[in-house]
Amino acid sequence: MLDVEAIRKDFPILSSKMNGRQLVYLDNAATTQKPRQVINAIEDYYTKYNANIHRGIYKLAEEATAMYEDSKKKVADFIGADGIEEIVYTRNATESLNLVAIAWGEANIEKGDHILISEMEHHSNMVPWQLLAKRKGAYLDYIKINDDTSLNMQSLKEELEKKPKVVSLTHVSNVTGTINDIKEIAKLVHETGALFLVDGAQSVPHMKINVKDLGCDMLAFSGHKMLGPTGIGVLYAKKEILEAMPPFLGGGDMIKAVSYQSAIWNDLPWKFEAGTSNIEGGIGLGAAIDYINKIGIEEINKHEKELTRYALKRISEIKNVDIFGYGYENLEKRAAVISFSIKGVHPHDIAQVFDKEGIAIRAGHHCAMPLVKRLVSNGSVARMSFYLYNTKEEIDKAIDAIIKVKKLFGVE
Ligand code: C6P
Repeated sequence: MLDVEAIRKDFPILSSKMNGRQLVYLDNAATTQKPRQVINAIEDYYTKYNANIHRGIYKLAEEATAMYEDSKKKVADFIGADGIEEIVYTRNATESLNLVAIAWGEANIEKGDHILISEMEHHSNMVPWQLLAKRKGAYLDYIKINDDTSLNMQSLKEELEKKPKVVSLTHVSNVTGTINDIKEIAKLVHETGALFLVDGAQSVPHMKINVKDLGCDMLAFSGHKMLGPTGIGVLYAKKEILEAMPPFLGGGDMIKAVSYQSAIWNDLPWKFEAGTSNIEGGIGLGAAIDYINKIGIEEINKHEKELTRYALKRISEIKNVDIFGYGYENLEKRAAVISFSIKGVHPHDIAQVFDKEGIAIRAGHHCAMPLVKRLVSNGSVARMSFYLYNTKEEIDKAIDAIIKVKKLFGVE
């Protein structure tokens, strides 16, 4: 059991008010709040050892370099990677996915090739592939989803028969919370010889991940969704894939030697990190991982499951409210992201009433337009998403807010 009261004290923002009400933050799938430990780590960097990394031969620069590289070690350990050579820092999950679609895609995709993604992808794992397919004259194929929001395994098998060169799939949907069975899918994908990239933006912060166990070749995620700062993201990739892949951006730090006409690339992972890095971001992410490790990712997952079970059960008892995704009977197949709608009320109106009650939720297409349009004709749903600091009392407030919306809009 998590000591949620103690945890909440680490997050300064959680004791603040929104619209005169105690803040209830239920938009964790968009970004999470930051504990004092992460904020302090960033402050320490700027007040005690701010310097550029990999360049200066003086103590401050060495300290900054060590802290930044140490954060990569923490990331590598957190996801079970072999070492820091396999951890590339980017701005966010979006940039990690683009990095693969651009650097790997330019070198490996040709006219007539197939690229395979699914109907439940976030735009970040859709648009980069659309751009690549257009540039190369390749086909962008989609794995269908079932009405219960799970991935259609028959459709996956059929699409794999087209021998795609790359399959890129989300681990957890940011709309329905559906968890894809990546381990099982990885086996099927690898039988065809395709590269398998996983969008872990909604899974890495919430469940124990071991890339070896999952069997993916690459994994993308964002620091800001796991208590870390914005502007830092991760691309994990097997060493041999990164070695074979051309660089993404050119500039300082990604080279070993440069002449007028050519350059020799730096060692991994620096080959993929051109220019001055987001040093505070790396250090902040390291502190975030320390924080999660101190609490325990499995404990966090258990807590989220309990909150999700409670919320799903309570919402399902309310008339004229629809939940998208699995119900509380199928908790093992879904994460702590609950999209819902109230009959006849636009989700933006729901979010506005919540806002007045001090409750932060998200409403709209959730950057997954094709999926949300498949779920509802107006292409918009309301969504609440939980993390380690949320409580059942906060969910009770959200339920009261749903009832208030219904009353205001005259819904039975
Ligand atoms: N989803 C949400 O509210 P970035 O923006 O790069 O940190 O993460 C992109 C991303 C990629 N994949 C999935 C599954 C995601 O959920 C997200 C971010 C946020 O749902 C912001 S749109």
